[in-house]
Amino acid sequence: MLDEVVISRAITESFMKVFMDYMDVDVAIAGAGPAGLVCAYYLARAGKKVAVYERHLKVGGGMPGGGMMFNRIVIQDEARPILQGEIGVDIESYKDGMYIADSVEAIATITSKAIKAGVKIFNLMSVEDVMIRENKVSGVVLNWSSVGWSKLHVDPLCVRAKAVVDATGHDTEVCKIVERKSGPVLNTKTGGVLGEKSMWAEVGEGVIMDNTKEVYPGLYVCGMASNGVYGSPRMGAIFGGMILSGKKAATLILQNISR
Ligand code: 48H
Repeated sequence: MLDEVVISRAITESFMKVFMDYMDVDVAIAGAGPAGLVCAYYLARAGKKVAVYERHLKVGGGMPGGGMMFNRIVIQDEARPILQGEIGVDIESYKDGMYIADSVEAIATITSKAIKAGVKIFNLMSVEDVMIRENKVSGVVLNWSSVGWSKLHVDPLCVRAKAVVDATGHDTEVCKIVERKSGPVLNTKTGGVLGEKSMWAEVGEGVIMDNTKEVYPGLYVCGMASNGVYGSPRMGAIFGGMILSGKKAATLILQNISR
């Protein structure tokens, strides 16, 4: 017999068990775009307890939309060992060291790999603040995205983390929150978010790895948010940098939190 109340209990109990268990994590990641998910995958694969919070109903950020809704992405040779070799996305050679992939397959496969490695994704939740203790980010403050969208006055809940990642893409939301609430404390030229510059794929992809770093103690930035925070150009629908940046953030966090 398919009892609706049993179905309701199953969903509530199963969700709550995981949500409660993940109130204390190794790494909390804001944003389930390609950079955040690749970062999460490498951390979970190394045995870390990782939660990803995604504002929207669906994961993937800007990846499924490809270039102007043509659902293809370009990646460069350097990202091939990760996207094709490690993650298993089908990729075709195009020209000049560029490769093309189906953007829906790419994000579906990255997401599946991350979940199978142990990452917990909480969609429809937004990071609306951080916890700072002794000048170090020590957790995230969460609310249902629908609370923010409908401007309801509802207080949030908190998750403690050894490291927090701003993988919020163009928005650079977590870094902006830290700047707004703590002043010019980020390790940028001004201490604040410098803001993304106009499209220049070669330069944008060239600097994204340097821009992927610990931007404030306990807070790391990866993906498009890195170029936003450090004042570098956008790059359009080429995604190699997002993937490599996600992996770099994971590597840095693994070095730092196991110290
Ligand atoms: C929870 C949040 C919050 C929040 C935002 O935009 P994304 O895909 O980011 P990346 O860095 O993985 O990839 C960037 C790429 O998609 C892109 O936009 C490129 C390459 N652009 C180049 C160009 O020239 O335009 O994903 C970020 C995710 C999104 O899903 C947001 O919904 C989510 O973060 N998000 N989640 N709490 N406060 N803010």
